[in-house]
Amino acid sequence: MSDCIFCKIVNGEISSNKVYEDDKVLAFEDIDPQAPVHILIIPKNHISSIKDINEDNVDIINHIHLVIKKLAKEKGIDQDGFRIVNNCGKNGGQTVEHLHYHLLGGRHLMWPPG
Ligand code: DGP
Repeated sequence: MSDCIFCKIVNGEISSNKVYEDDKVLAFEDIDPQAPVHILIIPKNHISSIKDINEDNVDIINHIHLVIKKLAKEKGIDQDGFRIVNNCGKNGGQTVEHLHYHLLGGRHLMWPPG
């Protein structure tokens, strides 16, 4: 999508600190980190939110979770634990309408969220 910030990051129009990339997904550091480790994992193809996941594209969710597991290990947060967040829609706090998972770790995270 031409006006999507994360599509622009995927195609290099906007720079980012990439931490992982393959043919299906990109992972990069969040511009406003909420924890010592705060990485966004996104599908390269534009999917607006989890509401647009269906039988045809659900495999990307499996793949994203495998990437998250790998990154958590690489960043050294797998032993103490981490959090994966997917915000969906207005009440969910989604501000960028391109499916993304937050990987947060490196400190004790509070619950419940605000
Ligand atoms: P959410 O609120 O779940 O839609 O999270 C969107 C996240 O995206 C938010 O934590 C800030 C991050 N973000 C927004 N614009 C940019 C950008 O241009 N670069 C990077 N690296 N992160 C961004």
